[in-house]
Amino acid sequence: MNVLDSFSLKGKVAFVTGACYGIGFAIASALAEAGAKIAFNGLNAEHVARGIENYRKAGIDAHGYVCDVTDADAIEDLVKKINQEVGVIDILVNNAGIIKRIPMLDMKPEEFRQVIDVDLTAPFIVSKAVIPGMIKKGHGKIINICSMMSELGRETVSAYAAAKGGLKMLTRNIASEYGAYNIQCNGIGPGYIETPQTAPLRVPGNPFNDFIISKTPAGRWGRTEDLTGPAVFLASDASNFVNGHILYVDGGILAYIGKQP
Ligand code: NAP
Ligand code: GCO
Repeated sequence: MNVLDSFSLKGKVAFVTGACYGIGFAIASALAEAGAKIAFNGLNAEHVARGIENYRKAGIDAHGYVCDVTDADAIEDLVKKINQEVGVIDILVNNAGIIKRIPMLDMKPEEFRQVIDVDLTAPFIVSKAVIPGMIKKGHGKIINICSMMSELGRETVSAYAAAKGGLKMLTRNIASEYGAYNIQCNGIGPGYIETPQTAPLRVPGNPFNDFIISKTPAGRWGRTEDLTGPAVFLASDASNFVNGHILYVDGGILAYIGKQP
């Protein structure tokens, strides 16, 4: 087989959570370009409808669903619906996520729990719903969208860092528990990417914007398209012996002490 054929996703079904826009939309679009059929979800019906339209404009017939990833019963029902309407899921990207930037001493326990629920418990819930179908098929790919905060902390993101650190270890545990079923579970750890989630950090004049650029050897914020090749790789046969790995796509942030002021 030509090595490039191993990157093809022809005949595969991919479910990308929270892919109305942002990183999820870019990853789902790339998986479609590589041949996969796409299912995605979001919380907000209007965002899902707009997402379907935007996929259509890109020539992608994506199946969009309104579903809260933290609702285990709803996710079980959604996975059954996707299996019937699109096909049994071969590729799962746990992308849906939130962040609350609040100093820990000011953060309410319910706010902390909400971030953990979406960013860590939900990938457990969705993976649990999808893995049985992958076992039956004899193969599967799970990609968890981790973060720089899977490795580093910073002020105001205690809940998010705890969740993303946990997601790194959930990734490794799924890899350990289900590798024998030819299921590979890996993570992508994006650096600082230009999406709605980071828009508040990129407001002109915000010192954090310059700080991130000084901490990134690439000297720029990441773009969602920087994540698409790594996602296709981890979703394809090209990565069949890669398991439990977090692939950081960060322009070199984790390797770099930072530019001298
Ligand atoms: P975003 O622009 O804020 O998009 C988040 C997506 O998640 C939206 O589609 C949203 O749907 C969906 N979502 C949120 N809560 C949900 C729930 N309970 N159920 C279903 N869908 C839900 O985020 P992003 O920047 O693209 O980030 C995507 C992922 O990458 C997240 O896991 C984030 O932590 C991670 N990440 C981002 C960066 C970055 O710099 N941007 C870096 C590293 C990691 P609705 O619009 O319907 O609410
Ligand atoms: C923040 C940012 C980061 C990014 C990303 C970095 O407030 O520090 O939102 O958390 O979203 O996770 O990898």
